[in-house]
Amino acid sequence: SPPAYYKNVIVSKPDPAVALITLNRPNALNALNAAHFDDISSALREADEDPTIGAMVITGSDKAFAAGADIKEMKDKTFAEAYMSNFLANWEVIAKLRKPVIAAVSGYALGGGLELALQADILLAAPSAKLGQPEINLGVIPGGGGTQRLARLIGKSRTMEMVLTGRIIDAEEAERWGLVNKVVREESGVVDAAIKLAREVASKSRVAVVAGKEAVNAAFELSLSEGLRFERRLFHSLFATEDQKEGMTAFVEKRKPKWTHS
Ligand code: CO8
Repeated sequence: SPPAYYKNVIVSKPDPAVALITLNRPNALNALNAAHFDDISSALREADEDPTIGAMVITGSDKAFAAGADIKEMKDKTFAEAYMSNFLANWEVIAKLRKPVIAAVSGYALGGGLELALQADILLAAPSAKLGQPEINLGVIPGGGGTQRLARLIGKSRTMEMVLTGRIIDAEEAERWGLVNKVVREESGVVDAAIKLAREVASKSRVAVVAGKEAVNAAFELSLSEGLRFERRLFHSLFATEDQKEGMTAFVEKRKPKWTHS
């Protein structure tokens, strides 16, 4: 059962090493207001710092992953209010987490909802998923990374179409465009598939997983030569871990490795 201090998210442990964070503001299709967002970021940060957790899954409801930032809350905001309260300051929380996050997207992932999902490391979609950046219809543009992350992920032309028309794409199109890893069509559903994937990631050496995530993310920030050097240095540094010794010894001894995450 969720800790009493989270009003808008449900935190559970479907596996001893996996935290499942479920957005839970059903009356507003999980629209992200400040309180909701504080809960999401605290729950994620708590899981990231929990040494028993190896990976996180973030999901919404069948109808909506999240229908965007809360328009009712934003509508009358002035620049000074937004600026002085540092509106959505912890927005980049997922991107800053060190352990992997898998987003399981059913229903609407719109605006800030899609931008939240885009911060995850792996995206899985249900056939019901509907993804879009409809901000243009509100007289604004994406503000949570949509223009940048989509352009890197699906290219300029498709991103322009999404951002400039607000067209909502379905799961199939998202899969074809490489916006999601895959559409989960199995009866057991997208959340189950995400938990399975998270469990697999959590079963590896945590030190190596964190290094792998850090290295892949460097590809979005660094030049190729800097990125390659960063990767090689991280690779070198893993020879200082017990898990490297264990992993390679276990291979040679034809047995399964026993990670100590050290
Ligand atoms: N904000 C506030 N309330 C919302 C939102 C939202 N984004 N989306 C839905 N709701 C509310 C509705 O107002 C409604 O509440 P009520 O019953 O009190 O009127 C309830 O949720 C159910 O919604 P609908 O009745 O509209 O449900 P439908 O099934 O008819 O339609 C849609 C579903 C198509 C998803 C429709 O709700 C919709 O278009 N929602 C808005 C989508 C949108 O424009 N999202 C983008 C928002 S802007 C944004 O996200 C900017 C992000 C910037 C991030 C910045 C970070 C720094």
